[in-house]
Amino acid sequence: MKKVITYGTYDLLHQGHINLLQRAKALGDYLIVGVTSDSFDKERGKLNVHNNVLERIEAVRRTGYADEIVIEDYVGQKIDDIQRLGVDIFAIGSDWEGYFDYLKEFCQVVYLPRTKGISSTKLRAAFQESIKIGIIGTGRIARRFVPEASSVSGARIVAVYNPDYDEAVSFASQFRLNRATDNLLSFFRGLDAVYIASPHLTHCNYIQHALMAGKHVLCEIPMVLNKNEAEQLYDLAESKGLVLLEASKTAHCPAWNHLLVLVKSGIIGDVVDVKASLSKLVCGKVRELDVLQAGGCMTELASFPLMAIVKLLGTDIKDIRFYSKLQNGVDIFTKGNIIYRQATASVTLGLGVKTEGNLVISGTSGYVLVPSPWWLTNYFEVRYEDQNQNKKYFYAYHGDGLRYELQEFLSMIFTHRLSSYRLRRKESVAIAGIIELYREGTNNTYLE
Ligand code: C2G
Repeated sequence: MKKVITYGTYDLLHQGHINLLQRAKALGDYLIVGVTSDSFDKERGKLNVHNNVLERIEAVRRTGYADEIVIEDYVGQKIDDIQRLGVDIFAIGSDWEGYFDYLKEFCQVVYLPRTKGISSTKLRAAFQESIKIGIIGTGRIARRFVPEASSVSGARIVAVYNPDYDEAVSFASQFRLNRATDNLLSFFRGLDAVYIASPHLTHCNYIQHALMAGKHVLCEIPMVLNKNEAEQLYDLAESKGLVLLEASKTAHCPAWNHLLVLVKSGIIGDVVDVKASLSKLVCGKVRELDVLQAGGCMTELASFPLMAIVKLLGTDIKDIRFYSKLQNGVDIFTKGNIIYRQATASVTLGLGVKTEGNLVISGTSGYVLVPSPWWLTNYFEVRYEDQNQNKKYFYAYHGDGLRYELQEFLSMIFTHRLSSYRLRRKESVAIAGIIELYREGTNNTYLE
């Protein structure tokens, strides 16, 4: 008996897949089809798959060509499957021509003609309504956002706003956007959502205008610098049935989310301390060091560490003290000690002081170390007293990582979900509250 194996995602199963399965089956007597697991697709950068693994397996089963279906869950599994299942022929569409030649060591490799003019990507685009997004601000993050958005299906960036018209025009021409404007009212016309990537002090006003204009909002960190403003903006969004999401990119990346569920399920016992550090040396006349633009460590750098702390320990904080070194009125170094009933946490931040940017979560039976740069989480270690129990975890982190937050933002819009478990309103408000407390200065000590 000649055994053939082929693999795929088989999302929104279409005629191209069916033709491929038919051709693969015709190569032998018995066809095994490997269907990718949801997590494997995410790992290899396929973020937009519409059907879940059960639906995709069922669709393949219904074609009637598969004699056996296996789930593909890791890199290298093809070699394992071929050997384990005694496969004679590996078959795949011609779009992969050459890519799987390494399997020739284990069986015959056949690239089958691909059906022209149809693909899951095309079907997803036709199937899913697209969200027209406008960008406010044309700086560094906005520039990263546009290419990232191209990997999220359903996202269409169509306009850019900057109070400086020439800046807006040059951004639009660089990224081939339809519209550039310095007029906020006309900017909102025709948009479904807005991404705000302007300086911190402008966020509140832009969010308010966008929500009043009926647009969903994704706003860069720190969303706002005080608790009341945050509360009011979330109230406004809720009253209008709109999504307002603080764009804390670490909160959305796959490794961070897995770390969180591992810790919450007790792999290091009870969490008793969290230490999060982040430093970025800057100098000269930059916004980060400008007191008039709310520069300083706590406004520039605290959002990721505070997100980690409130996600791990909650928002019921008993006491906070800050220790800062100032330069021209801005904190170039801040250490914040945050005390909970059951645990302690600290943030160490530097714009004029360099330190190791890692995250350590200490528990009663072990600790998690996320090495620098921990906020781009793609790797962490869980360590125990008995080093034989230590474990290292590796994950994908594609591109600049903004695609993950954008994907969650769109999913919230499509499913009418006004709150994201990845960063709840309460958590975002608590972060704004901590930054506000620091800016009030009552709990601060200044180093000489
Ligand atoms: N296919 C085809 N014609 C199309 C579209 C897809 O012949 N118009 C083929 C692909 O070449 C592949 C199979 O259908 O052999 C499944 O395609 P996808 O679902 O897009 O899966 P893919 O991302 O190609 O995964 O481990 C997974 C494999 O690497 C392939």
